[in-house]
Amino acid sequence: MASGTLYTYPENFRAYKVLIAAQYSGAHIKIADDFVFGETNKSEAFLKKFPLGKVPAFETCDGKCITESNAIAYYVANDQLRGKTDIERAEIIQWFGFADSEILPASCAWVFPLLGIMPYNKQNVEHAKDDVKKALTALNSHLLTRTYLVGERLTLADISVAMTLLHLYQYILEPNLRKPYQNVNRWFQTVIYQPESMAVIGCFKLAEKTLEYDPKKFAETQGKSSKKEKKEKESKKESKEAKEAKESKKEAVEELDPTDIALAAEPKTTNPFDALPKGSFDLDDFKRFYSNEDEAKSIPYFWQKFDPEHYSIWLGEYKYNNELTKVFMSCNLISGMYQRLDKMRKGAFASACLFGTDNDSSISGIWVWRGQELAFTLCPDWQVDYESYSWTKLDPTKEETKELVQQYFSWTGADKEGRKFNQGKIFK
Ligand SMILES: N[C@@H](CCC(=O)N[C@@H](CS)C(=O)NCC(=O)O)C(=O)O
Repeated sequence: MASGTLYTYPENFRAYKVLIAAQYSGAHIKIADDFVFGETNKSEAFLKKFPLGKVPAFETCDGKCITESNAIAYYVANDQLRGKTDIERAEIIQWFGFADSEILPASCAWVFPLLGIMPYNKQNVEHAKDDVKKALTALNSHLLTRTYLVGERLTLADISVAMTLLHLYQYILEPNLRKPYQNVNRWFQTVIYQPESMAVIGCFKLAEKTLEYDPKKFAETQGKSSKKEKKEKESKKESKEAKEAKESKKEAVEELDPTDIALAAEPKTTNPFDALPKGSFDLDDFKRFYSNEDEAKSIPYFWQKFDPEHYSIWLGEYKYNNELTKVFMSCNLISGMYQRLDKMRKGAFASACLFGTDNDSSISGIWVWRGQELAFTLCPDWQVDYESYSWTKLDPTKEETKELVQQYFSWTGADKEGRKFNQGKIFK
């Protein structure tokens, strides 16, 4: 069975292809948790392995490097997903091409201006709308008599095409716009609401209203270009001709490089924790201490520094433990939640543990965050997973709380049913 490390930024629809395929096959995928998009993938060490500096990128346990999301998904998949016959395998490759050539460019050209990632150009967007319509119409006819794109069961073709449609269904295809494509809608929902998909992308919501164009967004996005990039841009002495050329619409669309585009695709909201008083607990300092020292030192350090007026401690217990099967799938559930909560790291720390073994396990964790309220309610982006857990605020003065912190921070003990600690993951 395939295993290795996946490099990606959170919520990358291309990485989703890989992670969903792995959910089906049981491949063991570790997501590189120290990956910083725009930094790690530009580093010498990364470029040595992956010369284009693009993600997703995958390194197998024995050091082989693979790029291109479809190829990585293929590598981590199982025989069912890869197609059973030559004709099925050929059709799957056909749908990879369809997704990347017929859907993706049109989807980006329509969605990105609305997200403020590209300047809005009416002609380009109208052209993209036509292309999306053509692709969806073809897909709709194909799916009139079929449940899945290839053969009678779900394959990589479904995963790849559905993930490439994700942004369109998320931001654009409000009920009226998606109405003509009932077969595609039915198939898309079949794919994304499979437990294997939900373990990766959470509970996806179809667009209720098409995102509207907001000229301010693009200006804000441009402001997000790295300082270095800005300096380079400023110092570039452009000739008159070059300046004129830049004014052409085509070049305006190319003004942001791919790193900027992906960085800009990240939500541009301010961090909700910024609105809460900082208090005296330096969470980053504690995270550093916890990473570098063993628990015999870091847990007393936590209690020495913890500021109960401005921070709170919570026990989060997964509500659906009886549905948990394989241990690695449950661990992916925790990693997926952490990924989706990426922006919450700034004001939070957690240690989530899996207790038990395959088909008999539970997930729970101790969370610490700035503020006294349930932090997930502060931001809609943080609400994908939290309702799958019951949350109990703990009293930091109580001995039970001290014991729980001790247990979860040091990855020991057992759950309430006596299942022994198996694996832990830190959110920091
Ligand atoms: N065809 C590739 C595309 C990969 C790609 O373009 N990745 C983007 C982010 S989603 C990237 O890493 N861009 C960084 C760069 O170009 O510097 C795939 O499917 O994996």
